[in-house]
Amino acid sequence: MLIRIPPAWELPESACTPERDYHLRPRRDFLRTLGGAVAGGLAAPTLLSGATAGFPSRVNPDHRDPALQPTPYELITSYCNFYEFGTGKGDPKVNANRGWKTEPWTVEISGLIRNPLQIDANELVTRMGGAEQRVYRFRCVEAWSMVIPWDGFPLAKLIALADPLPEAKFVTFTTFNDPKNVPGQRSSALEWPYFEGLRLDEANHPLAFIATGIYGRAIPNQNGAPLRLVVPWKYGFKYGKSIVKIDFVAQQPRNTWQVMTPHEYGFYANVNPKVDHPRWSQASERVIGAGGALGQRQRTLMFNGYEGQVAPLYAGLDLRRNY
Ligand SMILES: Nc1nc2c(c(=O)[nH]1)N[C@H]1C(S)=C(S)[C@@H](COP(=O)(O)O)O[C@H]1N2
Ligand SMILES: [Mo]
Repeated sequence: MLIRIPPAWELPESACTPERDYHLRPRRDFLRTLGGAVAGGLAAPTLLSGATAGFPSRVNPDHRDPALQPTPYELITSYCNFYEFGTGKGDPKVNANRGWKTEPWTVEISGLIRNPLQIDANELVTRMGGAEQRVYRFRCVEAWSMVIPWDGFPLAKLIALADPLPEAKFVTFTTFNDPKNVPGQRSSALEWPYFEGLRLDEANHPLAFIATGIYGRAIPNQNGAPLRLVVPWKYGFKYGKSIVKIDFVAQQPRNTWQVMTPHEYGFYANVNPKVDHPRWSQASERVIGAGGALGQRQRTLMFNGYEGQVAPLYAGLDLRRNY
C-alpha cells in the first residue's frame, strides 16, 4: 500500500477555506464578499489569540507545534519592511495605502524560456490552480521572526509554465518602479527597483512560494500586493514584494542589498545562526508578538528550521563564504 506522507508545511484539506471562495475571483470581489463568506460559516473558524476576529484563519486546529504559533494578522500587516514606503516598521501600512494601485497588475515572465508571457496577476493565480495555504517561519536579517500563514502557489508551478531552456540557471525578480506615485523611490535609500534572484534549483524547491494572501485574505499592499516571493529558509530580504517581472537568466544575478552593502548581504542569504552579520549576532532572534514589547528571544535554527528539506541544495558549498 502506498501511504503519502505529507511534508510538514502541508495542512489537511479540512483546515482550508475552499479556494473557490477567494483568489479565483478578482481581489476587489474577494474583499467585498469576505464578510458574507464568514457569516455563511465556511471552514469552522479557529481564531488565534490576538488575531483580528471576523475571518476564518484556516490554520489547522491540530497544529500543536508551539514553534509555529502564527503571529497575529495585525502584527504581520503593521510591522513591515518596505523601503519604497518608508524605513520605519509602521510606515508601509500607512504609506502603501494612500492611493497606490495594485490592481490591475501585470507581470512579465521572460528570458531563457519557451513560454514567455505577460499576464494579469489574478489570471496568473487562476492559471496556477488557485491559492493554497502554507504556514512558514519568517526570519528577518535584523534578528526578529514571525510565523506567517501565507496563501499562494508554489514557485515551481510558475517555472513549469515558463518552461525554462537548459541555459537558464537563475531566476530574477524585479519589483515595481513607480517613483511618481511612490515617495520612497524618489529617495536614495536603496537602488530601485528592488531586485532579487535565486538559483533555478532553489526556485524549484517545493518550499519556494509566491504569496498572494495572508490568513486567507488578499495580501495587503504593505506586505507586497499582489505577488511577492517567499523563500522560508532565507532571510526576509530575499522576499521581493510587488513583483512585475520574473526573468530567467544564465548568470548569477546581484540583488538590491548585496549591491548596497556587499560585505553584509550576499546572494544566498540562507538563515545561518553560525554566521553573524558583521554588526550583530544571528544566533538568536526576537519573536514578534511573543512575551512583551521587546519580544521573547529564541535560538535561530539552521536554514530557519528547514535544514532537513533544503540542506542538499548546498552540499559542498562553503556557507561562510557564500552567505
Ligand atoms: N520591494 C521590496 N521588497 C522587500 C523589501 C523592500 O524594502 N522592498 N524589504 C524586504 C525585507 S528586508 C523584509 S524583512 C521583508 C519584509 O516583509 P514583510 O513586511 O511582509 O514582513 O520584505 C522584503 N521585500
Ligand atoms: Mo529584512
